[in-house]
Amino acid sequence: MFDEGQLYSPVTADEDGSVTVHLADDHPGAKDEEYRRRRVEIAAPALAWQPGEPVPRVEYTDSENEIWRTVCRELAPKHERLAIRGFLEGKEALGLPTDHVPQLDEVSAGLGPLSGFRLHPAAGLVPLDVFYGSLADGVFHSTQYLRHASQPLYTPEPDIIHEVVGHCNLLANPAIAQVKRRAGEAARRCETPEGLQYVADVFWFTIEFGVMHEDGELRAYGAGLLSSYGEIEEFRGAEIRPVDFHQMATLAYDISHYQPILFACDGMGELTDRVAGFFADFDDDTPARLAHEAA
Ligand code: NLE
Ligand code: FE2
Repeated sequence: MFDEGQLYSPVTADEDGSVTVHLADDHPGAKDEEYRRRRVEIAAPALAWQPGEPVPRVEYTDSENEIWRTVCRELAPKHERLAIRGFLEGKEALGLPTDHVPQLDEVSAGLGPLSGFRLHPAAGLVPLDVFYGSLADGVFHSTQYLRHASQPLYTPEPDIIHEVVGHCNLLANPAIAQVKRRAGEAARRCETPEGLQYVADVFWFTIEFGVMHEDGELRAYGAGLLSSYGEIEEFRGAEIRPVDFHQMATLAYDISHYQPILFACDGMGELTDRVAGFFADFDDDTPARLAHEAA
């Protein structure tokens, strides 16, 4: 169980339209005035955006492109060594730039023919029902700002590197994109906040932080591992459990550190059949049924 809201710096707008991005005191950019100003500059158009309008473009600065380059350069050999094949195939097919931050529309143009997914801009946290539900329509909400330059190797807060390098390379794989659509359909069927939270928790331990036994090795498929060149080196040291949906939804944990407990699929089939099947069958009664079975 976790609160996704804690991952994001809240974005608010006053009645006069002025936008504020609230960075926590321990955020690495908290005392960096230029970073704070930039976060507002990027968040404001995303907050004002309406579906049907062109996705706001961001003119990324040299230092932002440098963060992107650093993370891509550090991740490349780690992906080869530690990511599942399905991710590497998606990454190859999508062919994201490694020398500059791409625009969301460019990423959508690449994803469309591969899996039908497209990106909508997110200023910060998108309400859970909207974020998960829209996956059913092939829409993924993506932030546009970058992590603070002082800590490129890991951020608890999703940034465009996490969304695009982590999620979009996965979404470029049609079989994995299908799992996300099933999660979206499950979210749409939920009528209770508890049901929706359950979907979010299983999503967290699969699509965000899932690992997989593949060819006798433990590899990562979770976007949160695949976008952090710090955490990707550590997941093999975590406590690895077999897939258990009830445990995923009831485990309490800290979202601001490397995850100490992870769940491993036994090959791609367990992700595309069992996890996708869980989402396909999910309704508001599922949590009670699984709790009963676990008791
Ligand atoms: N820890 C990830 C990263 O540094 O890219 C982001 C995780 C967002 C849930
Ligand atoms: Fe994510």
